Amino acid sequence: MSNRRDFFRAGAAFLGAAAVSRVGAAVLPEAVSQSSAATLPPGPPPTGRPFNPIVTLNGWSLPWRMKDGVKEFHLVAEPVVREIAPGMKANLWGYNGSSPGPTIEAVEGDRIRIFVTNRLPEVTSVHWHGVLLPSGMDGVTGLTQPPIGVGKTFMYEFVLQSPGTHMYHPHADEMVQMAMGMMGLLIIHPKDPRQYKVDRDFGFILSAYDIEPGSLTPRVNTMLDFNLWTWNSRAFPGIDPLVARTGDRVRIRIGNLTMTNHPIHMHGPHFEVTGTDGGWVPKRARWPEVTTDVAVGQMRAIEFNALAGDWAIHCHKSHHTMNAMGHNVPTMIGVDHRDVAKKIAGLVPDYMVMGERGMHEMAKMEMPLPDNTLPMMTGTGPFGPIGMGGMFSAVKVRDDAKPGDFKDPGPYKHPPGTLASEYTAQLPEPARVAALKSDRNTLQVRKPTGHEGH
Ligand SMILES: [Cu+2]
Repeated sequence: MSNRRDFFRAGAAFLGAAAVSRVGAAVLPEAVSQSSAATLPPGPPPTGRPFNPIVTLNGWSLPWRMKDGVKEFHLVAEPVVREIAPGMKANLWGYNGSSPGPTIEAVEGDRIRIFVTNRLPEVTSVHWHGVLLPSGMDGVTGLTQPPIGVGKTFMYEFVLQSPGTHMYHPHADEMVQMAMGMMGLLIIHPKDPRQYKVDRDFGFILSAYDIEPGSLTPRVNTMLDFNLWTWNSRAFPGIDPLVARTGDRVRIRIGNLTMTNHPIHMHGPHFEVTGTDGGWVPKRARWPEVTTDVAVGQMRAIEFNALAGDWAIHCHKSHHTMNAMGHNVPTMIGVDHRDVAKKIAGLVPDYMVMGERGMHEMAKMEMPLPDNTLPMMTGTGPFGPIGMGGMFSAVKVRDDAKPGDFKDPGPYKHPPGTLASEYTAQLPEPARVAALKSDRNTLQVRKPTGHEGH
């Protein structure tokens, strides 16, 4: 674990927040900062009640200090630069150097105090989504508190009443602030660490951005037509694999702060939905699933017993496993447009059209792209291009994964006789394929394109 401590930033926050002496600085816990997009699994808790920490995918957990029996955290709301995937960075807003902000982990029964310093150019607040707390700590600007002014620090304090999976996000100019990436996980662990215990516990938040190819800052008033679908503000192949050992009990906690639902589908083992942001589901009420829809503003915890292999996990809306530039491309399947494409390419050097045989070819192409964007489909596996982007990763389960090791183990070695392969023996051409070929030139249908009027 290598949390880089940005003392300069912390110092600046102290000065701005309190504008005081050394005595004043000691009032606030250190505001630890982390701008790397690496997955940084936390170690066992150094102080306070014991718990089994979660692994924030491409993220980290916020350190705390104990003061007179209270667990104190310091969040700094501020502009950050986030690498969405190698080759693309975005100007986002987040907390303590990253978007999403660091995961806050505490234990049922803990009294927590969270200092929130506002380094944004406008007011903010923090709402603790799904946490049982006094109304005045709920973080709704205007309704339960005045806004946190620019350069000001607020203090939230409450006792954690029940274990669960939660989020934090602003309730101030929230369309803008969430479109800019302000969010984080808040995990309340059970008082008894044996309760709800699993071997691997992962968490991430679904978020979406609309960043014009070649630019850096999201358009904040987009309602539905986002072009980057992310987990913890990362798009595949920037999303780390979820690594486990064969037989491990694995939990994945997923929160949705986008503007649409995401049916999250996992290949391989069946899972159960074991928790929501309202708490844990009683064992008798769980049912087997392979896809769970995570609606807007919801959280789902799923659990399964890990089976060896490389198992895709992704949003099942196919546009959500694509990156930027996937929109408004006319369907050209079956249309021979090679001559036209050549002519246009002479006029517009970066011109690109869908292939007449579909779009898989694009996954292999090294196409010229504007600066700072991602190809629609990318990522390479042991068998070639994966042809996926956006909300896609893999659960990688190995017999020899060591406890606490989350490093990418590389491609799975399939046991003999368990791998799909090409059939190479002599094969006469089926009669109906020949018939289809002779029909081909008689079809001249051109479908109308575009549905912008809807
Ligand atoms: Cu989706």
